Amino acid sequence: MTATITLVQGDITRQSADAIVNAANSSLLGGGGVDGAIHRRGGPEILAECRALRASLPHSRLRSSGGTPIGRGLPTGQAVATTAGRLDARWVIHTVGPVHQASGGDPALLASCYREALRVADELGARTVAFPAISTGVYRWPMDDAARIAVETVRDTPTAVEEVRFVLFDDRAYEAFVRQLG
Ligand code: AR6
Repeated sequence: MTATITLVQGDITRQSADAIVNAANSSLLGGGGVDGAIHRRGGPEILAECRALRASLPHSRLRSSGGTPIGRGLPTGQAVATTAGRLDARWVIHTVGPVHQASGGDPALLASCYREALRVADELGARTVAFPAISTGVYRWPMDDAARIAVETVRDTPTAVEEVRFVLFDDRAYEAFVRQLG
């Protein structure tokens, strides 16, 4: 089975779903964009679980975008789940999208975010999962290409998740996803 794809324009933190996906960074300690919004509205329980999860991850050679080693962290393209705190969901699934550089970005890593988040959702037994457009903000992935990768990957990933809802923050993102669903 594959999931039915639906599109909504709005703020993902206002959604009701079994799981809400966060476009996090490797530190799992929060940030701006959708990550900041999820932690703000979801409350401190999410960060507490992220800290605990992070402590259980192996040390890596990961560096922040500024080049500072971040020590323990979630590698790009992987996903982990925590409580959803005060959000109207049971879980937040945190995944780390790839940064799009002037030289490009690795589309396999962006596809991996969607696949791994769905794998974690299946482990949890989630049936409805809300996704933001991963990597299209601070990480600068071009919107049309990100929408294509998101939609193709969800269409190609076998899952017991019944609904994948893309929650697009603005007109530009919403229209890019509409074009992909065509
Ligand atoms: N609901 C839905 N979508 C949103 C929301 C929201 N409340 N807020 C922003 N977006 P970004 P990234 C859209 O930057 O590019 C963070 O600092 C936004 O318009 O949140 O993967 C993390 O900690 C854009 O289309 O995530 C990382 O350091 C999309 O969500 C880094 O940013 C993703 O934008 C991750 O960058």
